[in-house]
Amino acid sequence: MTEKLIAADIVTAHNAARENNLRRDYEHLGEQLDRRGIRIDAIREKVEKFGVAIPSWGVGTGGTRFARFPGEGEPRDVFDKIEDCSVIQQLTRATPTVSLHIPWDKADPQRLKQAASRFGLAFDAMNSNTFSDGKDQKLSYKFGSLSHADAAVRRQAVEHNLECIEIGRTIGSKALTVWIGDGSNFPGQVNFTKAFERYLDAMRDIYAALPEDWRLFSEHKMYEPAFYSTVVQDWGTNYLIAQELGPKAFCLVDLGHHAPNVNIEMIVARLIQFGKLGGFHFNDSKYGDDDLDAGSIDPYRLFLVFNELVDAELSGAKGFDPAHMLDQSHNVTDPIESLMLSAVEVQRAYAAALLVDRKALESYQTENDALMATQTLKAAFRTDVEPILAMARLNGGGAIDPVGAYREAGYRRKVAEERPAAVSGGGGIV
Ligand code: LRH
Ligand code: MN
Ligand code: MN
Repeated sequence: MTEKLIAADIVTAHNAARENNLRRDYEHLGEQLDRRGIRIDAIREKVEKFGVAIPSWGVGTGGTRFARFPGEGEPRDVFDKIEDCSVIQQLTRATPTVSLHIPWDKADPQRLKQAASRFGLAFDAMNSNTFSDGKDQKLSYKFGSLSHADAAVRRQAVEHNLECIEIGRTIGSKALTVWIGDGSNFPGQVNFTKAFERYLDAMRDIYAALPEDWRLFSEHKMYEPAFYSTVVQDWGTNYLIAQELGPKAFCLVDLGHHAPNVNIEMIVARLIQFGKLGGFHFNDSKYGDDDLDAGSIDPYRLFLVFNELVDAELSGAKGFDPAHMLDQSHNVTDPIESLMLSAVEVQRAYAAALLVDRKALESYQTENDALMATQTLKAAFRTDVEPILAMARLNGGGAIDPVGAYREAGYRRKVAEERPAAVSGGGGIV
């Protein structure tokens, strides 16, 4: 039996008050979809199987480089973070895994494993951190890590990644995500070619240490903390990395890591076509790496990304198996609430993309009927799939309205009493 931190009777009463209306809404939507030749239960079953990982660093209150305003009852350590993640999974049934960041989440791996299995959670990709200096670290990453001019710093950064693999191996993770802050703030500060060559060499050492059934995800980002150039700046460079390293290396797309207005869904399509899409860090943004809640600014873009993913899923694209993770910073909301709604937003985009009439779309494309082609996407996007998502939650033992149930349960109030105000480690400004 997996443990639940929100009392079962609270969830039961919450659902009982809403179940009748939900069933009527579900039936009505089912009728509408039927007319479009879509079986609602088939969509719901796919949604029930869909999961997105919670970033451990997302459950603490974030901040900016100007300030951080701590929230009540923030997790004090990785074990509190796992408890918060379990609440998100209990109520949404959409987040069965947690993604750890080392050294922020460093702890005895056996204890980590036990803590997660207590709630029936598993671990997603491990994340290394060579973008800030750890407590007892010998050499600084101020001027880079895997691409640093000094071989000793590069070695230290490689060793850290090997340690992440080792921890991950014990706790059942199957992937390592590497994002580096390396780059430059001034033209001339760094030799682009030499820095990239040093990075590739260091990544080759990490790649060589990957267990047989693991994948290596490299994550690109065009700026920040380096503001003139970054070593892994865009998907092109990322693709080169994955290509150079070998078949276990893939590109990770963080939605916030591109220039404004970049066509991310098209990047996704390209990476799928060439077998190098590793996974996602979902979030939303208006200006840069804002790390806002998924779907909160441009839900249509999220849908268009999922339109590509569903297209690949249905056409059986070779080697297609992307990892889904959230990567957000919650500065003004309760992180648990934001993460619950974000997971649901990602599911919503998936469910809506499953409704696209792909046969019709293809014929409009062949006939060059731009208007009807785009309307075909819009028809799916405009469909309110909430009853499907809510029914999937209800079937899985979650809450019809996760935020409502969470507030009724008073979880934040309760942990605020147990967890004295603390400056949480990591996740502040990224
Ligand atoms: C960098 C990033 C990367 C880090 C995380 C904390 O901006 O997206 O994924 O690991 O934030
Ligand atoms: Mn990220
Ligand atoms: Mn980021």
